[in-house]
Amino acid sequence: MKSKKLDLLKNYNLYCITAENLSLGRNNIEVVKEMLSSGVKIIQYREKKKTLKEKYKEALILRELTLQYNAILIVNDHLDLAKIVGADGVHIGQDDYPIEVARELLGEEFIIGVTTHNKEQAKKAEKEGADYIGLGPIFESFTKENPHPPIGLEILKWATANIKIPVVAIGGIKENNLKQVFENGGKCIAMVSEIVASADIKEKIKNLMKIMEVYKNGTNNS
Ligand code: 3NM
Repeated sequence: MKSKKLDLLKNYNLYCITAENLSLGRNNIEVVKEMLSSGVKIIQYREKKKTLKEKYKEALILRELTLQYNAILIVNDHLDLAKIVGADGVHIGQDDYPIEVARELLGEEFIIGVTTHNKEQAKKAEKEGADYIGLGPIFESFTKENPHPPIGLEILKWATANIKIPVVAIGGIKENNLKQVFENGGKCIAMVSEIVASADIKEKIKNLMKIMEVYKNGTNNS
């Protein structure tokens, strides 16, 4: 059910995104296995360089794996690929098809996430029927080509108080600034390089989850 899946995005969770070029020689499948076996419940398949055929093969395997672990799979950019492999959702950018077109194609049960960089885009995505927004880059990030300048924590605070759909914080988020993100309203946190470029992915996720647990349980008295 979609609402159950959206609960994952509403609550304290790690939202892990693939980036094979940063994965220290490991492939996307190996990396996602590490993520899933560490307890991650939200995986986004993001791959800019491979052919569609390669992406299709990889996404099919990731669909199997995420189902085995009871995790959701979101496909970046490609509405068709998301639909073909039976993903739970798709994540689209500001320059992709309009949300209503994606909705028409994918149906009500599909999760549609939209990248946003400012208040106007966030409000517009909500109004147009997105299921969640990605908001960022909160800090400087070197992962995306042609990155948007950092938007900072204030807008995250604003969005988590004013936008009713889940807000996924993204961009430059690391173990050492994660607390700041939680302290400014962040709950569902997307990360790329901090996890995929970590030599020990399991250990990294364990450490990140430990920080998250403090906020999740509302026992942060520091
Ligand atoms: N989207 P890292 S920033 C995929 O601002 C993506 O919308 C962004 O990578 C946005 O965690 C980004 O390594 C890359 O900084 C985030």
